[in-house]
Amino acid sequence: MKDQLEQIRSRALAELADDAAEAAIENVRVRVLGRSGELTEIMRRMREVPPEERPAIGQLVNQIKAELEARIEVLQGRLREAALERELAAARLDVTLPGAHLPRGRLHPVTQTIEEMLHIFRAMGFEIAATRDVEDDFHNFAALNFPPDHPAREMQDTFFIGGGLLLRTHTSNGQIRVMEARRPPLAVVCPGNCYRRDELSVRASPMFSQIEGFMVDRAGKITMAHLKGVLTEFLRAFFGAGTAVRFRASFFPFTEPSAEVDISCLLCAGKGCRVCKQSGWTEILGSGMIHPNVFRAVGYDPAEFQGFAFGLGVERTALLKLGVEDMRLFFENDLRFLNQFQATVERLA
Ligand code: 2NM
Repeated sequence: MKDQLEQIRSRALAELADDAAEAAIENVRVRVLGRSGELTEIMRRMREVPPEERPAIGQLVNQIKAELEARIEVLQGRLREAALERELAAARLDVTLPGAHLPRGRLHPVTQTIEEMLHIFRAMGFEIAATRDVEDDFHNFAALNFPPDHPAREMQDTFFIGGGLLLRTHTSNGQIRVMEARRPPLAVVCPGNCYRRDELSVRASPMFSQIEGFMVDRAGKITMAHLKGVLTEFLRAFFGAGTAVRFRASFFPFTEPSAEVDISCLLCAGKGCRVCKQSGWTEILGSGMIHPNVFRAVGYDPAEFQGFAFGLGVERTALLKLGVEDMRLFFENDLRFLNQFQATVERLA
């Protein structure tokens, strides 16, 4: 039986040569070490062995078993390694290949303009407050000192949506809401969408964006000089340090005195061209000292408080700054147009 074992052993080792294939190795494992394999068969026939020889035979069986298992493990390890090498060689990565182009989104030019404006006001110490688009008559008109028969309140200009509500026609409702809720000193800018019953055209849109702001403190502390200083600073930061700014007397129901603010024409730098109708100036802002009736409407004593307010249309201003000729381009969302405006707000903190 010992000879038989040696035979099993040498035959198996011969088959487990260095170049043995995976199938050949598996064959040996099943034939020799398997549950009905040659070694199991020997153990089963142990009865035929004289008792004194049994320990030696048992030991030899175990030794061969361990030896073959170790050999199989070595060969299988080599095969696994070779397979991995082949796989890596086949899937070689070229790290110098150019990367895939990932198209990058950017903010809409009107959004960029809003962000840039808010950034300037924030730097001057203004808070930003967004308020509601759906408003009542009081906050959109009455509190702003619009007389009951004012033409802006007419059906043809305002979207009335029933239940005494309307879509705000300017963001001034925001200033009323902030003043109602808080007490001066206040320096707040309100950005937001506004709605008027206009056809979309080169110059107008039924929905547009405004930025309005105001600054209020105790009487005597905020004057027309502050209005001029803040707005001049804002316009030079936004349009460039060399921009000329002028204030023209005007009229709004909610301010007295009122002033319209012009800047030197961006196209001709004041020389006179088609865009500025040969005047050399472009109107940018409305502004004024807040009317005593507005203070009364929000519960402030006009003898105690004083301040200025201003407002501007974002699309109109963006048209001028970006040299866009038609307001409709801002609302059509044609990527051939939008892609021309690289994000500038990323450099703003
Ligand atoms: C403008 C022009 C002038 C303005 C006034 C107020 C308020 F609520 F404080 F009275 N809000 N907005 C204002 C003043 C708006 O836009 C052309």
